[in-house]
Amino acid sequence: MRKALITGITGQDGSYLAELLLEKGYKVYGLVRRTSTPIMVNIEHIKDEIELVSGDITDLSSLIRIIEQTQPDEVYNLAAQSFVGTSWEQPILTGNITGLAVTNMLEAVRIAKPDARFYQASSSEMFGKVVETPQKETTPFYPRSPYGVAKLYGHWITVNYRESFNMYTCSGILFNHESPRRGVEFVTRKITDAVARIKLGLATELRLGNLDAKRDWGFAGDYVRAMWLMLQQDSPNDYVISTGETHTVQEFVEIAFGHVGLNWKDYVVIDPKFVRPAEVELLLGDCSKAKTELGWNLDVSFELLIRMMVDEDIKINENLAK
Ligand code: NDP
Ligand code: GDR
Repeated sequence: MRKALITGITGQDGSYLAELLLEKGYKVYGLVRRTSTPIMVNIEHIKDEIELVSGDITDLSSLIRIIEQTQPDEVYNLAAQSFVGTSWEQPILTGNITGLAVTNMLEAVRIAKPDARFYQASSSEMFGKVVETPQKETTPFYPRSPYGVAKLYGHWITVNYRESFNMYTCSGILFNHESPRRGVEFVTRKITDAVARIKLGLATELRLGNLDAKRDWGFAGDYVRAMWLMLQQDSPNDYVISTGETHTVQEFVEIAFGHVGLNWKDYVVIDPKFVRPAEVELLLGDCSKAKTELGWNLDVSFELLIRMMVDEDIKINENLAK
């Protein structure tokens, strides 16, 4: 039985990846950090099928112990301070978790299971300011947030361990991907949650920042398949994963409100509090390398994703209101 260790298992991607690996017959270990009130909502339904191990990616000693004990064949490093907005408020913490701790993960693998295959969750935020579109593996990076800068460190240290120690390490440069399990501070879920609450009479407005930003949004369930595929190749490499379509925040808003028969203009208020100190104006990915080399493809379209998220938020809010 193949064994995999996932960091960030309580997050959006960690939960979908755990489901995928369970389906494929893996023994799945999930690293969780100690919190006073654990939030396991995303993995509640699979908690009896996975084994949770206690550690923190900023604590090298815990990682060495866990990798020594579990001896994983594959390690997926999804843990991060992943919210771009917070990275300006907590830039050093973001640098430590999202950047430097990737070296902890790589060191722990090098010391305790050097033949394990390693996946690093890199991000389209590393492209930042538009230098070239569509963005692909060879596009120069120009991050625009402390988060983007930290991810760039994680990206290059992953490349460096591959080249220095001949380890099987991959970076997936994933563009935005969403789902009903997305954290509520991210714009997509913030919108679909608000649409549901407005429709149910539980809220009256939605406050947003920049509606003109353009993102290449896909479905998280499709994207975790790409992570797994990257670790099944003859040799390790880095891949862009995206839909190849870009949409403004406003288009997302229009479709989400339209899906429940409401006009967004009656509810959306622009609030400067949500405008960022530096913005990534346009993300549009070219994933032809992943399509050709990994045989990866998507199933869920932009509109279907939005409808799925709104419908799920209506169910969640109906249950909360009961
Ligand atoms: P989430 O924010 O949903 O999940 C982040 C996970 O990291 C949580 O499980 C969190 O645990 C864990 N974590 C945070 N800090 C630590 C720590 N110090 N030690 C151990 N675990 C920690 O992120 P997503 O699932 O959306 O994203 C997964 C990864 O992919 C992240 O690295 C993100 O930056 C990256 N990424 C995401 C994209 C997206 O569009 N979703 C696009 C490109 C990259 P806890 O529950 O305790 O907070
Ligand atoms: P992003 O996602 O920064 O792209 O990072 P987010 O959903 O936070 O923002 C997307 C765009 O929407 C604009 N926006 C708002 N954003 C939020 N959160 N709240 C608002 O009220 C609001 N109004 C407008 C933002 O300015 C931005 O342009 C996500 C994260 O998952 C990262 O971890 C990941 O690496 C990248 O995607 C790819």
